[in-house]
Amino acid sequence: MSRMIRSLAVAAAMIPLAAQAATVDVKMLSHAPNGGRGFDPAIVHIHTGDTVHFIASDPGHNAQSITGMIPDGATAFAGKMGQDVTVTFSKPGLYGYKCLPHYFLGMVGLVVVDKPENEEAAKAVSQPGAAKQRFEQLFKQLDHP
Ligand SMILES: [Cu+2]
Repeated sequence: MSRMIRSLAVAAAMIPLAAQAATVDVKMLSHAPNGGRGFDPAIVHIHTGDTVHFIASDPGHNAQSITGMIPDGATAFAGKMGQDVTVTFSKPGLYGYKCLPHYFLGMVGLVVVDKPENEEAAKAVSQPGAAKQRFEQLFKQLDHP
């Protein structure tokens, strides 16, 4: 009997650890560390089930996924302009995202959920304006951290 109680206690103690998911903050900035408008940090590594909280630190930005730059079957996301948005990533892979009004100025970022399995497909997406060069930088950082 006491052994059974002890087993239950051990099982109960393990539940919070197993269920624990992390939340990572990403700021939307008008003067990001890369120079201009950007996300900080621009690359985040998380695990399946974790959440990214995109924070509207500066006004006039949003965060939304880019078509073709999310894993097959993953849900696209789009935050409202000037507002925080919270996204939980339930499918592993690489997610490229943008600020809609500043996409062509290179305001883009990457979320890596476990492993960037769809990296080659994401790299093949054609990018407007300065987003092309910015993504080249980010993929370089991702491949050679
Ligand atoms: Cu923006």
